[in-house]
Amino acid sequence: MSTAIKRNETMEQMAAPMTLIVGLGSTGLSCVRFLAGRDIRLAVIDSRDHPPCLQQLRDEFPDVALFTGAFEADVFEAAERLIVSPGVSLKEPQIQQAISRGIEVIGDVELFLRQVNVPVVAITGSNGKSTVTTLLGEMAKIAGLRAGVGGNLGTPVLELLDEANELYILELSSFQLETIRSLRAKAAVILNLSADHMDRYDSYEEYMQAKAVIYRNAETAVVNLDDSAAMQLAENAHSISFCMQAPRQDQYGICDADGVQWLCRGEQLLLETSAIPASGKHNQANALAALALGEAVGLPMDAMLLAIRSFRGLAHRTWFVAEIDHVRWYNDSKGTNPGATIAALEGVDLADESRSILIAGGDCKGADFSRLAALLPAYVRALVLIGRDAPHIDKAVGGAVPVVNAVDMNDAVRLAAGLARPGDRVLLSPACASFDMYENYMQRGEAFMQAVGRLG
Ligand code: UMA
Ligand code: ADP
Repeated sequence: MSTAIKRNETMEQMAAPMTLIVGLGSTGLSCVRFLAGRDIRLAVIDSRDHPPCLQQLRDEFPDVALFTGAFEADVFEAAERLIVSPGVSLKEPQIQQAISRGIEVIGDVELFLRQVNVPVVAITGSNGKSTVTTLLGEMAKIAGLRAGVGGNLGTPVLELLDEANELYILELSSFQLETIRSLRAKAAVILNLSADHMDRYDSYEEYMQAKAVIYRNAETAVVNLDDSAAMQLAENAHSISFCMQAPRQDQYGICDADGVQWLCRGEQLLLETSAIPASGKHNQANALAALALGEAVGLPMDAMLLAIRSFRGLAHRTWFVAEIDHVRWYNDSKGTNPGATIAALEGVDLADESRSILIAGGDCKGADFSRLAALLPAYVRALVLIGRDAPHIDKAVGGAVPVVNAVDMNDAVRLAAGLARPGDRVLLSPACASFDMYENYMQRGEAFMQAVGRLG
């Protein structure tokens, strides 16, 4: 494949040992920015012909060697250290060879952790990471703490570095956790576990083990008692738990007091669940997780509750769009795996005869749809399928509910409007990534909302 490679430096010039940054997306660029000027010989490689941050690298660092179009073995062989972006699998043969050569193979979060000496909160899970990370960030802000909030959420961790920060709140994906060595979180959580990214992992067990790293050496493990698989990964001496039932002392949970549901800590009633603006039961779980994390880092309760009261949730996550002809429309475009779609379906109570029309489909990342398929008859009047893996999902559903195929989002919205009855809700929660049809889940959600807008 050497014909595909474009270089601005010859291998002879590359003879000195260097740090190779693998991947030139937002992470790769942040690593170059961080390492440049530190008397380290740097090079960047990306298997894509036109990686997203190509122009920025050329503009800001014209002297940094760049290799694009393929992962060439000789470039990797010249490296004394690899900084691997989360989008690149450690199973790439050249990376495996580097590991067997014994050179250091880490990611941007590891570089970050080596710089930081204030508390770090680390948040992972299959679903709810961005919501909990953002909510905890709001809690810290209201409490008057200066916190750097980011990671998988969007801003690469190295770009959060600021001496004024008193705390870091990081969303960490399983990919990022694979390249971390020195994490000693003040508080860490695995919010929940359900299969995702099965196109990158050989087994569910492997995916879980990647997530498990977050609890290693954590001062406090925040533990979801409703998720036995996630719970078992925490072996920490100190933990704070949450669950969706009445909790024991020192745990967070949901209590019923005279028919009214409350977030509570032990027997202490904290906030009526009806005062949580973010919709769905899963957002109650997210609030409880954030409270437990906040307690672990010493945030005052009143600040935390104020944050929950004023947090509407993040866009594209079970987000109310409109009510048209007594049908409510929700955008859950960030529901990118079956576990998220199940939560979005289960999370909202509808009247007895009412159901959801579910719009789903896209790039399914090798997901198993059997659990979702089994739940559909209880919640869904009809399934409208979009995207590349629609036939795969249709097969998994096996006629459990009526299925119609749409050619695009406009068609899906039009079909869903025809299928919905008064009192129903239409939910875009694709259970799939968006990359077969859109640049990202945001663009997909916007397309949905525009199509709904045209109906109105
Ligand atoms: N890629 C190549 N060749 C390369 C390098 C990357 O084909 O040489 C592909 C990857 O397979 C991937 C895409 O390019 O499909 C982007 O990968 P990247 O590592 O360049 O991504 P970044 O732009 O650095 O963004 C990453 C995270 N992306 C991934 O993990 C895929 C972002 O999470 C994160 O916000 C950002 O770092 C800052 O920390 C995004 C994501 O989709 C939102 N995460 C997954 C998820 O949430 O499910 C894990
Ligand atoms: P992540 O960052 O892990 O992808 P988000 O907070 O962005 O999580 O939410 C993504 C989707 O996951 C939401 O749109 C919703 O469908 C689902 N979700 C959110 N919170 C939870 C939860 N606690 N349990 C299960 N599913 C959830």
